[in-house]
Amino acid sequence: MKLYQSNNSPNSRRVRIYLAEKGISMPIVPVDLGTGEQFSPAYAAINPRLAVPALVLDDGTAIGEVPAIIRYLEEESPAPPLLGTSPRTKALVAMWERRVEQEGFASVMEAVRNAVPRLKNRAIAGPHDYVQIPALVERSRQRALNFYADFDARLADVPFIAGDEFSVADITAVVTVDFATKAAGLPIADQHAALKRWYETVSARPSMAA
Ligand SMILES: N[C@@H](CCC(=O)N[C@@H](CS)C(=O)NCC(=O)O)C(=O)O
Repeated sequence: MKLYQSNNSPNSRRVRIYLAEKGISMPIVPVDLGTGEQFSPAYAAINPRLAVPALVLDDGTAIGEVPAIIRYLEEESPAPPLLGTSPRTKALVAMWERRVEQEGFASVMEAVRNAVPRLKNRAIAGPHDYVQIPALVERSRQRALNFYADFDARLADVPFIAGDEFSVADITAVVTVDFATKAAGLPIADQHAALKRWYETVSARPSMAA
C-alpha cells in the first residue's frame, strides 16, 4: 500500500493522524499541490478527482475520499478501534464524524477557498474550476462559529465527540480547529470552555504531530 498525500493538506492530515493512532506505516508519496502536481496525467491516473489523499493498494486499486480510506484501513487493522465496535457505537461515530465534516470542516474550507487570492478559480477542489464567491465567506465563517458553539455544548456532556471513546470524529474535529485557527483566523473562543478542554486533551496525543 502507498499513501499519496500533501503535507499542507488538511484532508491528508486526517489520514496521517489516523495512521499514527493505529501504528500503521506505509510508503508516503508526496503530491505537491503548490506546483499543481494533482493535475498531472500521472496523478490523474491514480485519482481522477485530482485531490489528495489517495490510498493505492498492492493490487493497484486506488481509493480516494478520506472516510473511504479510513474505512478500508479499519477493516484491515481493527485495533485499536477508531470507527466504533458495536452497531450502536459504529453508527454514532459515523454520525458525529459526518456532522463535524459538514458543519465544521466544510464551512472552514469554504471560507478559506472563497477568500485566498491564489485559489481565484479554484473555490472547490476537484477536476472542475469554480470562481470564488466572496459573499460566501462571511456566511461560512458564521457556520464555523456555530459549529464551535454547538460542539462546545456537546462536549459539556461527553469526553470525546462521539461519546466515551476517542474516534475519527475527534481526528476530523482537531484538523478542523487547527485549519480554522491557522487559515481562517478562527481559534476557539475562551467562552467555549468545554470545547477548549477537549481540544487541549486530544491535541496532546502524539499522533496529532502527524
Ligand atoms: N472529499 C475529498 C476532499 C479532498 C480534497 O479536497 N483535498 C484537497 C486538499 S485538502 C485537494 O486535493 N486540493 C487540490 C486542489 O485544490 O486542487 C476527500 O475526502 O478526500
